[in-house]
Amino acid sequence: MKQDLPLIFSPEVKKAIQDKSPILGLESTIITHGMPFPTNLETAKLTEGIALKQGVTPATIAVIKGKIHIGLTPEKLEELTSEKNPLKLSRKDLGFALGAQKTGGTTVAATTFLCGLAGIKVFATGGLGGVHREVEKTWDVSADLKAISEAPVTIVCAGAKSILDVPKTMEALETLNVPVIGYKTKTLPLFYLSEGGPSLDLHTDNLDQLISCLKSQRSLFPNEGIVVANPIPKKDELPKELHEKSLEEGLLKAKKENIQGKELTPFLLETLSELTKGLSLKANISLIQNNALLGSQLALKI
Ligand code: PSU
Ligand code: MN
Repeated sequence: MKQDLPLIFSPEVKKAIQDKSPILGLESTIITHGMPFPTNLETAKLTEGIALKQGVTPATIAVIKGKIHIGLTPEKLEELTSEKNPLKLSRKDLGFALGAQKTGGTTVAATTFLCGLAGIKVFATGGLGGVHREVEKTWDVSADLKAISEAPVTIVCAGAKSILDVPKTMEALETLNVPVIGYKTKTLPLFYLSEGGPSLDLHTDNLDQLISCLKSQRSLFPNEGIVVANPIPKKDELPKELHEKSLEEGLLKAKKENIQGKELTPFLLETLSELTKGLSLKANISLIQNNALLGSQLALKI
């Protein structure tokens, strides 16, 4: 690891590294840009609690005042959530954030990279970023995809966000050599929905088999990422019609208000939460915890 980097490990994560005990990485854009206060803080704590219950040390990753934090103490978590205008930090933004002493949540792209840097093998998030709709006009393809292909990390997610062009997102992952393995699903889950995306060639219902496949892939390609697609529990998914209707309305609103670039994902998620009267937020809270549980089970074994 580079000596000159401002990396701060929480005492718990430091100890887990020393003891070689399992660690689960967690992203922080979901905290800074994905949920309103105090739901974000409560969800972050609940999610960390799930890892702890499995005997895994959670490491929420963020940049605070120009320092990379691997694992947030309760004080640092409060500091992050009370920041007035936190940045949304993608991988490319990290150097600027460090140099200019900024505070921000790290996206999947940035968190994956930082997990690799810190030697954290498994990371749980909500849903991947990907190829946005109307990409032919905007060229908006999340840096998450390339970053995943370049980090030695297994990412557990509830598929790709349905606000995206999901089939194109799958194609882009294929081009980048990133395997997407469905766990207890044969189609890519759509974040708010447990199924309905493109069919997955790679899938298993068996946890031991999943672990064995992850190990094989890791041996073959020690420096590249793997995606595990873990559907939202059926009981918490959005009703299909409500999902379709509010997504349509949300996408139209984004167009009308000319929302683009890094603002688009947070805008659509917030708008969907309004349009579904909080049901999509409830779904988001459920799926991140579900991913933390599977992520912890994997972290214990790989
Ligand atoms: N979850 C949220 N809001 C977000 C994101 C996740 O509730 O903004 C982030 C994720 O961190 C993901 C990123 O990596 O959106 C993708 O954004 P973009 O399309 O700008 O790369
Ligand atoms: Mn983008």
